[in-house]
Amino acid sequence: MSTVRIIGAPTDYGANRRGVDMGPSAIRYAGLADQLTSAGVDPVDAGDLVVPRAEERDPDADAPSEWNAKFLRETADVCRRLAEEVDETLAAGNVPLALGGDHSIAIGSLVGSARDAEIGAVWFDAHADLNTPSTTPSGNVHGMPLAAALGLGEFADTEWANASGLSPENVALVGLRSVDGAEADLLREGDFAVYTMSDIDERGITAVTEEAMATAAAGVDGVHVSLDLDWLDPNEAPGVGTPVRGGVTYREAHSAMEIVDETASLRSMELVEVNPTLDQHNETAELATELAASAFGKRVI
Ligand code: 4U7
Ligand code: MN
Ligand code: MN
Ligand code: MN
Repeated sequence: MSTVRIIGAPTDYGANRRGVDMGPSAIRYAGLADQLTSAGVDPVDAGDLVVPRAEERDPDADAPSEWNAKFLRETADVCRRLAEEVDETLAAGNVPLALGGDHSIAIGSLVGSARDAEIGAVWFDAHADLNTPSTTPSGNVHGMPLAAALGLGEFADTEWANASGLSPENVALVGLRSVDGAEADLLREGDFAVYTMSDIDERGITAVTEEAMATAAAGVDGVHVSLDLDWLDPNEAPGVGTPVRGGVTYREAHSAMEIVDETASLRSMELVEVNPTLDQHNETAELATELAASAFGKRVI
């Protein structure tokens, strides 16, 4: 039985201070450990990283003055510690499951997962998260983690953000429907496997997810799965800070996670962007626990 080690990263630095830092609690209360047990894995909870409250911090401290990236120093600090936890979890032969927090924590997951390995990544998200400090329309780092981990733009010289064992040809983005101008230019260059909602409409979620997982897993040691809950339609997942209409349905999401399990290449995973202050009766957190269970092998019979 494989052991899944749960690591909470209760940040809200990357997402305009809206309450996403309560995500790890909400996901635990929604029954994550029981869901994982019912999937046939052994959950171990490592607790939460200690994350100073954003109100005590200056969002602009320490970032190079020309960088538009809020709470960069705090984000770097959390991501360094998360990377360490993820790396140690893998070294002990276990599977890390990080709980956000906003999506900036993915920088830590990816860096840790890629420290001693070549990895791929599948990004289930409405957004591409490929902005850099010079292209971001918001300055919010939750819109930049994939760019950061790939060392794009200003992140090229940022040691804490660079996941050296990850390269664009092993990155697949699934479910895109809100992409900024500079991100679209990057995606059109063709280095990434890109699946918009239109591709899912045309080809179906199973074919798309199978191809995404296969591309990410080709020639590497394993795949990091990043699940931003705004990937789902806001009708299914209202508790997110940046909802975009026209997302995947409940069934499509489960189907995709079942394929993640069947691909048998899952190395590390994260559940991010659950915001309990915007949720209805914790249903988005509950959904996150269910989807994690599917990704770790839970089936009806
Ligand atoms: B999430 C945005 F401009 N692209 O960069 C940005 F639309 O982690 C949104 O996927 C980013 O939820 C959303 O601020 C980040 C915006
Ligand atoms: Mn998103
Ligand atoms: Mn995201
Ligand atoms: Mn978001």
